[in-house]
Amino acid sequence: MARRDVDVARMWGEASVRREDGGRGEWFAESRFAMFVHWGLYSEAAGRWRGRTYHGISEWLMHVARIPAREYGRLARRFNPTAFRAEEWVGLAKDAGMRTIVVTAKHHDGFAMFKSAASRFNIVDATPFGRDPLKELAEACGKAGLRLGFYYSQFQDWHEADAAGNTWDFAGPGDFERYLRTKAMPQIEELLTNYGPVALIWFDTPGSISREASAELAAMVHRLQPRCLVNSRIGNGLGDYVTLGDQEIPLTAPEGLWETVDTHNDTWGYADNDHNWKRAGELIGRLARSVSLGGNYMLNVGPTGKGAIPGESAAILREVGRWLGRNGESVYGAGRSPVGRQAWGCCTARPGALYLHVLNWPATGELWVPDWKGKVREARFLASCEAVAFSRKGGHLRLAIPAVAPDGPATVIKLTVGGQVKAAGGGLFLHDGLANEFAAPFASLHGCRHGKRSWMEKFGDWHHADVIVGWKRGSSARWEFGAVRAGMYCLYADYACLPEADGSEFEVSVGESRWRFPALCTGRAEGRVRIRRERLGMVTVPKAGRYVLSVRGVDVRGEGAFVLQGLVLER
Ligand code: FHN
Repeated sequence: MARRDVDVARMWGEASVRREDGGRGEWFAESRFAMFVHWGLYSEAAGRWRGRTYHGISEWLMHVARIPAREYGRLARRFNPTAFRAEEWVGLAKDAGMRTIVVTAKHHDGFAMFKSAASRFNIVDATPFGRDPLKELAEACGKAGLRLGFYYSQFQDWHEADAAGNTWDFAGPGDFERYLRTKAMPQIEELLTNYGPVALIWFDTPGSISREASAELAAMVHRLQPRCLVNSRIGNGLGDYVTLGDQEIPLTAPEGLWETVDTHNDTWGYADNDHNWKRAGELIGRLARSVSLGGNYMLNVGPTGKGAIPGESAAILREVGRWLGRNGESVYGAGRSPVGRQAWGCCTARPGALYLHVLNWPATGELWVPDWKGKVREARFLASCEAVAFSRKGGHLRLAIPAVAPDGPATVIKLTVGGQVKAAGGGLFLHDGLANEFAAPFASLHGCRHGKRSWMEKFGDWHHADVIVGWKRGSSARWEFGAVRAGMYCLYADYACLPEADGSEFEVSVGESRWRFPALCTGRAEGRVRIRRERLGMVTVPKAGRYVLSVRGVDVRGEGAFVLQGLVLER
């Protein structure tokens, strides 16, 4: 084993995979919405150890609190999840409109949530509970027609001297091969032989696992269950589909099959202290944005140590499910849209139809789809089937909408179209009454480059941004956009500026407006880029037409110390 600790930069493995084979992924592309469950001994500890609260992801408690394996293992003696009812979890997933459940069979703490002959550190042999919840879950999923997949931490196992991750109990490199052969492989084999059809094995944090080990694991999964998918976090580009970074809702999408995984609050495992639930509207927005780029959305719930999914989380999920009951046609079996993201939301598509997900409802009485090239047969609110009047103006499509959204938390308008929908360029457009984002991936650059930054806010609470990097004097980024009327807009910049670049000077321009602004330090913290939004001033768009918004480096200090995520025009 090259290193015992896990290199954060290599947490998630490759962002591309070999091409999926044998039709194994057909169901995956249709299913769109899944439930992820992080449940283990850490749920019992709930983010607290020896009277102290550890903020961030609770399933890493053993790691962040440096708890000796022997002491952590004692949690098993009191782990008795008597409130666990497999049918209730499955019922909630169904109510929420989720079609697959992926549950932690073994997380990094090394504790198996199923009966295992390979290690007694498992829920049946080591706890007073003595039941196998994965067996119960497999039966309940089978009855309800949901797919079941298992999360398995193949590289990190903090309970084992020979695996990766535990640097506080075990010194020096262990014998990874031994761990692989005596625990990881036998346990994965148990999961694939004792629980009926397994939809996927969800590997995680491949770190520096060798290509041979990844290949052997993938081959074993496919030999035991030829229809079972393997995600890209198996490492070395050997998955059947791509899992993006944690909580990453992308602006541009990878080719082929992909998913993103998200937390409901700011942790995966249960934490007493975390009530930061994403509202139903936010979840729907994240689901719709994933589907609009052809991806799947897997949302996590963290049951308590007693085995119950927190009530607030369940109630919000049910609200999402009710919305999907009315609007599911725009999600399941729908996919990538040719119309790019707009300030009001995003689009999903299927042959003959385009679905406008209006996540931010404009109170202006109109909704614009810019650069419209297709033919519209009819427009209707998907939930109520009520017709929406539409017309064309200046090459754009205009829909007449009420001042208040008819179907909160996100109204969908279905456009029935003739032939293929074609949208020109990036479709950047100034929507009245909304925040119009001019994001890094859609800029033309001169003397600077596209890049990406990922950082944690609380521990393990990952955030991601596409950014523009490599700024120097004379570098510039420009966005061309359309506007259908005159107006004054407030301009903001989203950027990160380290102390070395503090006071760097940039020039912005749009139409006749042009002025300079200083970049202000947004702080420095380990592993954090701290992107912040700064208000730069007001700009006037004098009349309908096409404009260019640009930003140019005038005096840029501190090489690499300034990154720009984008500009925002809001009115
Ligand atoms: O370290 C894990 C983390 O605990 C959690 O399981 C997430 C889910 O994607 N995966 C790893 C970090 O990316």
